[in-house]
Amino acid sequence: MQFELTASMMCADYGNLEKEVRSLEEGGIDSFHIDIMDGRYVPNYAMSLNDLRYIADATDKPLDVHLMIEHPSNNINLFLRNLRKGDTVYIHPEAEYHPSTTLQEIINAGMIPGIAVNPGTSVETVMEMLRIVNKVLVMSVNPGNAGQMYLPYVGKKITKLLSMKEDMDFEIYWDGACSSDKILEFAPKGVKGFVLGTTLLFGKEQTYGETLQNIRELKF
Ligand code: S6P
Ligand code: MG
Repeated sequence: MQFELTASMMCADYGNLEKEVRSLEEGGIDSFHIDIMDGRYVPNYAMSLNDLRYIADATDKPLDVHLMIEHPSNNINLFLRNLRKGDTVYIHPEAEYHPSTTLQEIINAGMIPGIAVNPGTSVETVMEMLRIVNKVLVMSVNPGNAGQMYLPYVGKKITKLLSMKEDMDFEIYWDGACSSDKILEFAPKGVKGFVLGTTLLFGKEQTYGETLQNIRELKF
């Protein structure tokens, strides 16, 4: 079964970031997920521009930039100019007055546009943006922190998005509390990729390579 695995770098060991990037690459990670926070849109700070720059310099793999900041259009160029064509930028539509304008800026810069959909945000309120973006990052926890519990009511929203993705031409990605059983359930249904954090990848006895191989070898 084909699906993408992305490492949530806010969960990595910051004292050894270069080694972390290398171990994840050698272990077979597909991309790096960078959670940018401003302490306003979400009650946390996690990563910022310099972390993004550092990881961009340390790898040739795609970056997956998840902007949890208010009004990203105010300084989106700071992020875009540090990315490569083909990297993904997710915004939260409710953090922006004119999200479609911001998404167009991401497209014009050559990046892949995405929206992140909070647990409390309905598909209906982001409907028009589904036609603009290539990727929809479904938050299965509230944004702001790693290590939270999966919110089961999000499953119904994923089912709804799966029924729309062909017609509206987007792919669905999972972010938050991702475990093997979620991959086993949702990859066959058509969820294209999974962000891996403390639940499955970081802070374990196994190496990243062993964990990633175990996920790839899951029996569907
Ligand atoms: C949450 C953030 C996520 C987390 C990820 C961590 O605000 O967008 O990307 O870093 O969910 O994974 P876990 O398994 O610790 O929930
Ligand atoms: Mg994220």
